[in-house]
Amino acid sequence: MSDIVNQDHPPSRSRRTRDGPTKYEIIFMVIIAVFTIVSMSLNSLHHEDVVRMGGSGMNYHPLLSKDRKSLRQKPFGEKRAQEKELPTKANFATMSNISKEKTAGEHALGELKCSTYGGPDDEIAAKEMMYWSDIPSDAEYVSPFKRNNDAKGGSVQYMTFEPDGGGWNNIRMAMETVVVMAHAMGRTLVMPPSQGMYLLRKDRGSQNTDFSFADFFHLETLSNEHEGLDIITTEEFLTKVALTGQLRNKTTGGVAFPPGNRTNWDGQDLIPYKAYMRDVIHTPLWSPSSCLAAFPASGKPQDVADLHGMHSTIKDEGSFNFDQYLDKPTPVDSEPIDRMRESIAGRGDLCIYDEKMQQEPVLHFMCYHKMRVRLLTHYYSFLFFEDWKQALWEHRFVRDHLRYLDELHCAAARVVTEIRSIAKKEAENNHDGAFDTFHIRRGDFQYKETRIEAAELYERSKKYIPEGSVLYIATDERKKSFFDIFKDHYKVYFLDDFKHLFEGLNTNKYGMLDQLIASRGRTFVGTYHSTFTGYINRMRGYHAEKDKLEGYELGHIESYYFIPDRQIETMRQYRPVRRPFFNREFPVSWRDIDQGIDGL
Ligand SMILES: Nc1nc2c(ncn2[C@@H]2O[C@H](COP(=O)(O)OP(=O)(O)O)[C@@H](O)[C@H]2O)c(=O)[nH]1
Ligand SMILES: [Mg+2]
Repeated sequence: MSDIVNQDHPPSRSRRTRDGPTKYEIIFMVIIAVFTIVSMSLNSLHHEDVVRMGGSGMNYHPLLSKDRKSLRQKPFGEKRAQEKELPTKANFATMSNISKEKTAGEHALGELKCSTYGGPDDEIAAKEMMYWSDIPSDAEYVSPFKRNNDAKGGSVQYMTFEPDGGGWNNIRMAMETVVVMAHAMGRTLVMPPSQGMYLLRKDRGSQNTDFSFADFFHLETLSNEHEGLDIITTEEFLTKVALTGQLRNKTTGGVAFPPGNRTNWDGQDLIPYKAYMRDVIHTPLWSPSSCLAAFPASGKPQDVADLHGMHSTIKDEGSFNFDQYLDKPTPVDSEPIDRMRESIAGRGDLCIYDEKMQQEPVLHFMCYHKMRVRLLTHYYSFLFFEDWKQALWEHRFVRDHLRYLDELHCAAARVVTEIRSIAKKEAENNHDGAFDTFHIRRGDFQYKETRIEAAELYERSKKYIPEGSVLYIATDERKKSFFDIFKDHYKVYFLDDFKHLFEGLNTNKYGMLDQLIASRGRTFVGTYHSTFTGYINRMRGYHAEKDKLEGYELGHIESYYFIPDRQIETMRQYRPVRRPFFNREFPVSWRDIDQGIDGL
């Protein structure tokens, strides 16, 4: 390109020196210079792409090697890979090429070691925070679908998804659901690109605000430790599957490549990426509020008929009888129809992982508000396993492995240790340093009935919290003077009072830290409808079960709500799952889930 320029416009030093360039010559030269630089850098970027992909360029680059005609029909196939891709985030890079071999000294999910995170002492941290356990036989368990697929030498199947568009705990709930589904279906789970998440964009510019799930959960270890689950990055998936021409537009049938051939979408505008995924991958339209997703024990499509049979029998019996389960849980090892009767919660349909879906090489779960498609549910209120042992395995898998990072547990353990030492000093007979906790959700919360004045919050909770207690309040209310009335009755603390114990922690993780600390309260009072409160209760359930606290046999926990009146003491009773599921958590997810481990 630059040669041609020189030929057409040979520089004439003598002429320039003599007369100087005209105005038009200067403009022309600037245009040519810019054009030359852009052209050269595009060439070199293209070379980098080819080198990075490890191919010879001509043979590998899909736009050079594939059917150009079919590409022209694709909405996104026409763009050349022009932009240099951003460096992959360190935590995600380590997830690529995941193998099942453990390396020496690798983090293990079954333990909690805080020495590298600034303490506390391992024993103290474990005693305080660990509700999970390491169950070797669980790590080897492979779901029936995966077993069948492996046995017949089937090819790798994938599951992709879009994170929920709500707050962090909505995102967490949908994520738990897809992880459990991926395991049950025996599909390799593709983690979405890191991105901004609603309400997790604090202090943008001075700290990271593009998050992936690996920023909160031990995903690498999860994949490494489990025989039955593989997790890869979007980049790896797109490189392996999309760039090699294995994805086709669902309408036209032609091979379709990602927009701009981009594989690394971390921190990018994801609108074109999502449109592409929706265009080329089967997108189940399952709605957790109207159907129960049922998995046959055999993993065989023909056995789906049995599940339908159970469902029709239950429907013929008449409407869902919620009251019959109050403090009378269906034993976890009951016949499938009895367990389905409790879990169906009045839903008229089953969502079946049928033969057609089983044959799809990739499934994509959307969060698409326009189509009202969203997995805002608890995995356990949506997924039903005919085999009770598999059902309990999935519960343990979530409890033992889908947990917040050690870094967060350790920070929480440091704070709780300090709160306990304050509490011990406050009252002579408080040997354990027991303290009580609240979650008071205000901020952007849309459930107005929960928005009550502090005096009323106090009136409604005082019967549960002894006068003079040390009270830790987790809240998104910025005006701390709102809580002054509590100071007349309790020794009140907030996360801010312990900032010296977690300096440098991304402030967008403060919510998770608040949850972990609040989960350790002797008595907890939370905000109904809040999924943030919900997860605190789930973790309290895990602890209650582990420590065999009073009422644990029925899944009771020492938790209350401020409002509404009919729900205040609802966590003091066993209740079956009930719509709308996200309003609260249910004991079925923590009660008696360690049964049947030996029989897997
Ligand atoms: N630090 C902190 N943040 C909170 C608290 N309550 C709410 N938030 C923030 O607000 C978000 C609430 O959204 P979400 O997690 O979906 O819970 P929900 O809206 O209560 O169901 C959280 O993820 C936090 O970012 C709190 O007690 N402490
Ligand atoms: Mg929310």
